[in-house]
Amino acid sequence: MKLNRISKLTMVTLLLLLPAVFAFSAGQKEAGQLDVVVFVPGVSSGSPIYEMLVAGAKKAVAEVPNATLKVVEAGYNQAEWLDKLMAIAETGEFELIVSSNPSLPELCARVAQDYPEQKFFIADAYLAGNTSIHTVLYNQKEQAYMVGYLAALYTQQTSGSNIIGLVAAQSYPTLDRLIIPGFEAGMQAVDPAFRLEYREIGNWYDANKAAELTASILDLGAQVILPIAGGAGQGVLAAAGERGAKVVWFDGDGYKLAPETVIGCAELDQDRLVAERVKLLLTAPGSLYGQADIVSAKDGYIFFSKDGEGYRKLGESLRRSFESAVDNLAKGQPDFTLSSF
Ligand code: RBF
Repeated sequence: MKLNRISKLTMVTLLLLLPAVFAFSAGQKEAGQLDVVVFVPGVSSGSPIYEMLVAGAKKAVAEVPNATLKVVEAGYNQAEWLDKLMAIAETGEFELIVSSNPSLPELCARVAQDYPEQKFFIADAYLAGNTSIHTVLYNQKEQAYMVGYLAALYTQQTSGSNIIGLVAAQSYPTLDRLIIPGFEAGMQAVDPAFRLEYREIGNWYDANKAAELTASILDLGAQVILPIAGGAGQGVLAAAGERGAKVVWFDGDGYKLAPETVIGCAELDQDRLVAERVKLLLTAPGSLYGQADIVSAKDGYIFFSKDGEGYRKLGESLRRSFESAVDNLAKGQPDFTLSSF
């Protein structure tokens, strides 16, 4: 008797599942369904820019009827990213692939050649004229200028050193052409004598190596370091913290990570940007593909967060000088306007 009941249950379950199985194998989906996949080129945890990418896409999907979301973490091996993107496009399952970082447009353009129906939105990247792809680049020169300016004011106040450090994961065009020049411009707006000590880790995860490189810069007398290193940035925080040195942070809120060490955070409103663009692309398809936008401090997509213990401790006169520099930047002084990249 018991067996009978179980086999009946199994039959019913199978019958109920059958249409779904057929629909899946035929690559069909409900009419009007919009499936979005977030392709994280790395690992979300520890990289604010990726955490905000996922959060923004989630928000957009929650606001669009019939939209679904899947998140794929592609991991740190960049050599695998193209194949992983190809495999996603090959399923034909997703109306939109959403990602973030400057190396993605080139890979997505290759995928689009083989899968012309596949659409892409890439934040923190620039590619104009590909009708499968919409990109938005942050004017990173501005983000870097803010923390360069703050790092120099702090160094000036606390030591006779003219050295400020930057520990980067790897070299890439946005870093070389926007972040480093913007950081130096900020430092040198305070005093032209400031100079940069630059070190490269070689990947986005090795916190031990990042700590070693940080120590090698602090040995030269530097007081402040900027990490552009994703998860490896933890090593910069640890090494600076151990020696009473300070860190200026990029992309997201770093104050909580090391309240004694982080003195300022320049941030990107990546979650808002991704939510807005993904929603637009889902509800008004076709409107933005082919377009490459650049957003800036003037639009509020790049800003400085004053909301941290480390910043409040800096003293009022330093904060006043700094905030007037940030206000001027948003008004276009210095003018870092970018019309293409
Ligand atoms: N930024 C991160 O925070 N975490 C990462 O894992 C990460 N991986 C990247 C991989 C490549 C190939 C490139 C070109 C950039 C990467 N970035 C990463 C940097 C990111 O795009 C951005 O420039 C910085 O976060 C500064 O806003």
